[in-house]
Amino acid sequence: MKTALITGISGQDGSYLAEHLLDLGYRVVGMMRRSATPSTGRFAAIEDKIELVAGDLLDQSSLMRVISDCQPDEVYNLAAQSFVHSSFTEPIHTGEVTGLGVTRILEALRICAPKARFYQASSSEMFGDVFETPQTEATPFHPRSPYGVAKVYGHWATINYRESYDMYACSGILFNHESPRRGLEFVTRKITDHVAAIACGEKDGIALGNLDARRDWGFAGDYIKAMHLMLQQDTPEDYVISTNETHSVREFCEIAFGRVGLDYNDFVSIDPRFYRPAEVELLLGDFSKAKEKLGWEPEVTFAGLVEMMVDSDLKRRLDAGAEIKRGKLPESLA
Ligand code: NAP
Ligand code: G4F
Repeated sequence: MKTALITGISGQDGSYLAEHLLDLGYRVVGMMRRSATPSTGRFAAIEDKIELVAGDLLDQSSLMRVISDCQPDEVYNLAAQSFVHSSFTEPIHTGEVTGLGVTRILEALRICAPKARFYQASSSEMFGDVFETPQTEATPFHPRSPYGVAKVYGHWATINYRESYDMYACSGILFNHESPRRGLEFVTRKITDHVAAIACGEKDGIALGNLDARRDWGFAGDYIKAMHLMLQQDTPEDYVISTNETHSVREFCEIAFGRVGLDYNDFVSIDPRFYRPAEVELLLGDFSKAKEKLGWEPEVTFAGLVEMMVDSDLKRRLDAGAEIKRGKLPESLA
């Protein structure tokens, strides 16, 4: 039985990856930092099947202890301060966790378990002010946020450990991926949760920032499969994981409100507080390499993703006793 260590187990991807690895027969160890209110909700359904250990990307000694104790075959470094907007107000913390945290864990691996295979959660945010479209593994980086800058550092730290110490270390350059487990501050989940609240009469509108930003949005449940595949190859390499489609925030709103029979124009307002000091206007990936070498491709479509998220946010409310007050119930929930 192989052992996988997942940092960021309490996050969106951590929970999907843990479920996938359990299905594949892995022993799964999940690392969590100490919190007054531990966030175990996303993996509640599998909590008794995984081992939870305490560790923090800010604390070198905790990483050495965790790795030396569990002796992983594979390490998935998903932990990060991952919200781009917050990285502008907490740039130093973001650099410490999302950037330097990668070197801390690579260093712990080099010393305590150098044969373990390492996956780094790199990001399409590294492309930033894009040099070319679509973006591939060869596209140069031009990050536009402290988060993007930190991810570029982590990406190169991973390559550097691979080249310096012959470690099996690789990065997935993942484009935006969403799900019903997405944090409420990210634009997709913010929209779908508001749509459900508006339909149930709990809210009257939603304030957003840049509606014209375009992203290549996929489903997290598809993307975590690519992470696992990257660690099963003969040689460690970096891969773009995307859908090869780009859509605007406005299109996301259109489909999300349309799902409950509403017109987004009647409910969306613009609030400059949600604009960023520097914006990434367009992301569009090309996953050809992953398709060819890993045999990976996404399954959930853009419309399917939006509808899955709206339905989930609506169902949670209906199960708790709420009723549709505006628009209509999607047929799948009737
Ligand atoms: P997420 O939901 O924000 O999860 C982040 C995880 O990191 C949480 O479990 C969080 O724990 C943990 N964490 C934060 N600071 C930590 C620290 N100092 N020490 C240990 N753990 C810490 O993110 P996600 O969407 O699952 O994304 C997973 C990874 O992929 C992240 O690295 C993200 O930057 C990267 N990525 C995401 C996307 C995307 O579209 N989702 C795209 C490209 C790359 P708490 O619960 O304690 O906060
Ligand atoms: O949902 P977002 O906050 O995601 P963003 O900034 O693209 O970052 C996500 O994807 C990255 C991969 O490219 C990850 F690495 C990162 O960890 C994270 O998961 O914003 C998406 C777009 C932006 O252009 C933003 O300006 O939506 C725009 N937007 C418009 N109104 C808004 C809002 N974003 C948020 N969060 N809230 C708004 O009200």
